Amino acid sequence: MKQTILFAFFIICVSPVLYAVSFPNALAAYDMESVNISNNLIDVSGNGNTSYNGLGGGGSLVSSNYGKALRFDASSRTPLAIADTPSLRLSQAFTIEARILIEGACVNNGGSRNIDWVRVVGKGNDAENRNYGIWYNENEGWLFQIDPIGTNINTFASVAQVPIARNQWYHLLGLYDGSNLKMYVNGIRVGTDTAISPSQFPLDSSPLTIGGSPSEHSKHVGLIDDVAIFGYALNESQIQYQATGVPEPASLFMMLSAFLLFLASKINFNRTSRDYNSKLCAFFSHGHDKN
Ligand SMILES: [Ca+2]
Ligand SMILES: [Ca+2]
Repeated sequence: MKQTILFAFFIICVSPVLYAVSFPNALAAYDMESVNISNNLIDVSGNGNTSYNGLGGGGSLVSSNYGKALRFDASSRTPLAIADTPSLRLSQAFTIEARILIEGACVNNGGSRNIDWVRVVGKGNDAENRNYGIWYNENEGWLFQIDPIGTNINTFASVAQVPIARNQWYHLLGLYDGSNLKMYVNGIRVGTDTAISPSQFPLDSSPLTIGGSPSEHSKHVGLIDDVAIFGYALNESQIQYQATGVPEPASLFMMLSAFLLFLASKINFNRTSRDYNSKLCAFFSHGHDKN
């Protein structure tokens, strides 16, 4: 019984770090695992930035590679929305991230483009003033954008004309370190640009949205997971962890502790046997009999 309990403890400790990442000191974070009683998406950062329109148009939570993910079908152009709050208006160093899997062509905005830009996560809903956003266009590539105050002033980090595959997970991360914008795809930096002064960042009362902007361009069709907003620039090792889920030292220590407990349980279990010594030796010598 004791061995079973300790083995269960080992599994419980190890399981989360095999597929889930944490969001240290995030301003808002969404692992897409659960909704509240009003069917609004829960903010796992603890800051209470739940959605206010459920899961958006055509949105549902489905099982996928990272636990559950938010899936948008092609029935609606309404993204998931989170109410504006001062903490989500970013004008100093910050990081935004999301995982996406594209299942089909984005929902067109009634215009002439069959494939249009989609804002995966971001804030600001004006053609010339947008606080921040991670975008993609299947024909044109990835984009991390701040669109500063003023017409024809547009700052971004992007990579153009790269293949974007459907039915494949991508981790997207945009970072402003106080002077530069940087974009990472699957933990690899793909674009850099010099940013403007934070005083030029457009800070308005538009909602934070996931899956598209409220009215600009188009909307994602497919899966989104692990969306987070940080009020600081993640360092390189933190970026790798967010992208790959490879545990940081604290998590590794937890895994090692759990494994040692499991190991101890096996030794304790075997001590009740008459051939304790031979079993112990066999365990550590990978089956060689020391008698
Ligand atoms: Ca998830
Ligand atoms: Ca502008």
